[in-house]
Amino acid sequence: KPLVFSGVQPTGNLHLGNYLGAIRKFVALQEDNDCIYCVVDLHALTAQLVHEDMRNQIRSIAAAFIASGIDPKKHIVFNQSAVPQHSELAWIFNCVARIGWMERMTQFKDKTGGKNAEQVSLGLLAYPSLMAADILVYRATHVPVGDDQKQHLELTRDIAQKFNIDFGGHIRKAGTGVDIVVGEEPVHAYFPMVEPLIGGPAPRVMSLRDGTKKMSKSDASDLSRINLLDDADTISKKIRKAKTDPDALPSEVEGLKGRPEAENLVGIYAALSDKSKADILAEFGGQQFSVFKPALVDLAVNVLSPITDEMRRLMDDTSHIDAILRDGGERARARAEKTMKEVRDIIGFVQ
Ligand code: AQP
Repeated sequence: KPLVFSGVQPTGNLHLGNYLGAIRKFVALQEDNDCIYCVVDLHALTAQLVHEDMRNQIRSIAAAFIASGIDPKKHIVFNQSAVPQHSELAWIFNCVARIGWMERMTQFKDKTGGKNAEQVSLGLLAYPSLMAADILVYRATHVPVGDDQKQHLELTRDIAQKFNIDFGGHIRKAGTGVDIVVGEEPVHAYFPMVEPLIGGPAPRVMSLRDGTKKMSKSDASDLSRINLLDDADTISKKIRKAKTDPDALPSEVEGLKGRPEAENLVGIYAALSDKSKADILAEFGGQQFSVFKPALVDLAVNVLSPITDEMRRLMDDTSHIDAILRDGGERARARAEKTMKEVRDIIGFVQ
């Protein structure tokens, strides 16, 4: 079975963008794949070092995974810091990757805009290297993520490729590689070329206050996002207050061009109802937002409230969540150590 890996940072309230862009895909992929889903707590230190309630943040992401339908027995759910092999491989990748590759990342530029180098952690720059290690320490091949992570996954491929080329002779000697084709080139590779799984009607859910900005945990305005822990009244208030333009909805998808807020709400509706934007416009084309928004509220509450209720129930008994994370951590560690033994052998470390 193909091996799927993905992670979510414990950096605040999970929102509809995290759910539609990532977690819902995690759930769907369980059927035909071997899946590893990680609460990437080490990444949470990159932008902010000290977190008041790190433990409960980690538990709440794990609770969201389980409440959304991830089966931690058939698959693996764990937190990153429980598997030190991620950090070990990240160090090696720090030496494989080039500083210029990291500096070119748009997320790095967005998060550091206006700051000087004294204010930015080295970890934030190296973040994509740890992300590459998270994935490749399991030699995972498929990574479900939101559209915002596309560039980091391209970098993961670049790191894997450079490792495969730089250590090509060693990989052959160690007898651990496989023949793959990169572009037209046959390569004897240790690390696979990962495939991002991005797509669906809402690969990038936008802020409810500004259709040109992505919905984000760190947006100062809580009205900009729907949190997975919001109750029905809050969801209703946020959707009613969502920014829109004064026109009716178009009946064709092309009519959404240049109308980012309308496109976002239609995309959210489509994703939540498992339909295409065209289907939604066939139903609501010509209608005003005063009709569309209440329908979206009903849909969002119907889809999200069972998840919210289950998350709250799970958070009431932290020992259950902690046991799931411990068990997942053990199984993940065994797999990661198998890779690291081979990597140490390829590099030539004495072990
Ligand atoms: N707006 C979004 N639309 C679609 N997918 C999204 N994701 C995040 N925002 C959107 C996807 O959610 C997964 C987990 O994200 P993360 O928590 O690891 O990091 P992030 O992308 O930095 O998320 P946030 O919410 O925007 O946090 P801050 O504000 O801290 O930067 C990823 O697969 C991501 O693509």
